[in-house]
Amino acid sequence: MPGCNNNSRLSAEEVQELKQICRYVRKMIINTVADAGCGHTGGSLSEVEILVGLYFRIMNIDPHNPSWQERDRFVLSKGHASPGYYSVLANRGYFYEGKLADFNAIDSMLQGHPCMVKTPGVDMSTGSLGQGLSAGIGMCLGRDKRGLDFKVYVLMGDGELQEGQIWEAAMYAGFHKLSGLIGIVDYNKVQLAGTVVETLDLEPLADKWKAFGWKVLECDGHDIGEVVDTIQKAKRMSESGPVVVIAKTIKGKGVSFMEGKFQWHAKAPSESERKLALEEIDSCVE
Ligand SMILES: Cc1ncc(C[n+]2csc(CCOP(=O)(O)OP(=O)(O)O)c2C)c(N)n1
Repeated sequence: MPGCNNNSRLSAEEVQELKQICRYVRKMIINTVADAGCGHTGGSLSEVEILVGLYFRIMNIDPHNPSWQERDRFVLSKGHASPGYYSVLANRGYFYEGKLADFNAIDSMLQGHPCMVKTPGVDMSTGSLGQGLSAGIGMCLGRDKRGLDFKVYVLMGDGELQEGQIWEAAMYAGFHKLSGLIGIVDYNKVQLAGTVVETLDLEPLADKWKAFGWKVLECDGHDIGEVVDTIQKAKRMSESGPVVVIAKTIKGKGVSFMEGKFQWHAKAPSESERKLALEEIDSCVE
């Protein structure tokens, strides 16, 4: 089966190629929310490198056969960040990019929150925060009962970690040393109406996961090479129990007037803001 399950470190050319995809995905996010006049912009921009790393380099998938039984599974537990998710799925070939123009429309294939029966490539319907890790655990248990072999990746928001269900799930996976389960935290430090620190601080976050029986890795969530290396390492380590990657990110990453601002959590840009944002993303050549 064609996939992209590659364990080797990235070459300089591969890093450049992935950075270019990230820039393109960021522009797709801006256009999607601006066209729809709604959507979660900040948390979509912060997850870009994580999703691009997973879908273009790490996960064993086949976009032409999205229901292939042995594929790796992905759960966007922070389901509101669907514009980022859909942009990556379209880029990876799950569906035609033009479909993004229907984002959030009634009966559209691309609902405001991911729907597994409407969208090719979506493995779990999400949107009610706190549930994705439990769903990922269920996928691992079903996999083991059927004797299948795949990994399960669950992306959570930091504000989302304030949900109690996350920690019930973490306790279960840690206690049972569930293998092949990789959690990723998009640690952008900003939630719906303020910072995480002023709302309900999570620190010491790494120690909390460790106390629940998880191995913990940390990385710069916008350094695509580091993101890929760290998640690959987490994948290998997950053979003996669950692993979480705490990815340090910036909400609204790539657009200076959105970065770190809760006001851009669920706001779509106006036409002039769209133009500015696209120009800025285009001019960013690292
Ligand atoms: C159970 C539940 N409560 C409330 C919401 C509304 N809500 C949507 S996004 C959000 C904030 C999430 O913050 P965070 O996890 O930090 O997301 P990110 O910054 O990555 O976008 C909230 C409270 C929800 N979707 N589900």
